Amino acid sequence: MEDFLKRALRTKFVGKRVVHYCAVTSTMEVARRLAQQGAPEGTIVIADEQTMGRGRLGRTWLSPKGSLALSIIFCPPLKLLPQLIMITSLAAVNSIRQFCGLKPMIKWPNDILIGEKKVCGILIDSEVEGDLVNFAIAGIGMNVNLAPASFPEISNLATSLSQEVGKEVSLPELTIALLTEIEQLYIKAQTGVSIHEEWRDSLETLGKWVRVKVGGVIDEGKAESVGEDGSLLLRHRDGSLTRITSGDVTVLKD
Ligand code: BT5
Repeated sequence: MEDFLKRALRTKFVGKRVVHYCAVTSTMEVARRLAQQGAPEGTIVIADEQTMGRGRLGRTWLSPKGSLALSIIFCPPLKLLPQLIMITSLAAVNSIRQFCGLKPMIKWPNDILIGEKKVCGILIDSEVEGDLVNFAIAGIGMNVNLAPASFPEISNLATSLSQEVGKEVSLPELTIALLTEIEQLYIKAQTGVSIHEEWRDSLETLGKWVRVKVGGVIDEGKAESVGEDGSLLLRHRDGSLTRITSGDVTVLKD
C-alpha cells in the first residue's frame, strides 16, 4: 500500500509522507503523536487493521482487515477548522460515487450511509490554543472489503462497499481517489471557495423529523438547514429554532 501510494498519488501535500501499519491500536493516536512532534501537514497514518479503533465520545470503531483506516494531519487556520468535517465527509461521498458508482449520503454530522446502513465514519480531533490550531486530525474509517454480517456488533447497522457492489473493491485505488478529493476540497476551502452548498446537498438529514441526542439531552424537531459552520438548525413544533453543533441524529419515520 505504502509503495503504491508513493507511486500513484498526484497530490501536492496530502500523503506525501505515509506511515503505514499492518496493525495498530488507532491511527488517531499515532497521528496525534506525530503531529505533536511536528510532522508536516498532509502526513497520513494508515493501517490494514486497528485493534482499538475509536469513534466519537469514546465509542468503538471496528476496523478489521478489509477496512480503510486512515488519519490525516492538517494545520488549518482556525476559521477552516469547522469545515474539516464537511471536507472529509464530502470527499468520502464523492470518492465512493466516482469509484464505485454508488450513491452514499451524509447523515449529519459524520456518518456516511448507503441506504440506511453506515459505510463510513469520520472523526475530527484538534489541538487549539487561543486562535492557533496546533494541528487537526481527520480520521476516516470505511468498510471496504468486509462482510458486516460476520461482525455481530455492526451487522444490523453497517454495510460495506464490496457488499454493495457485489465484488471486491481496490482499496489502494480507492484510497488514492479519497486523498485526492480531500486535498482538492481542502485547497478549495483554503482559497475561500465555499464547499458548504455541495456538502449540504449530500446531507440526507435535511427536511426530516429527527431526534437529536446531545450528551444526555434529547431534542426533537425538523432538520431545517445547516449553518456555514456545519451546525444543524432544528425547527421545533412550536416554531422555535435550535442550533446544534454536535450530537447523534435518529431520523423519525413519521
Ligand atoms: C464515527 O464515530 O463514526 C467515527 C469513526 C472514525 C473511525 C476512524 S478509523 C481511522 C481513525 N482511527 C480511529 O481510531 N478512528 C478513526 P461515531 O459516530 O461515534 O460512531 C461509532 C459507532 O458506529 C459505534 O458505536 C458503532 O455503533 C458503529 N460502528 C462501529 N464500527 C463500525 C463499522 N465498522 N461500520 C459501521 N458502523 C460502525
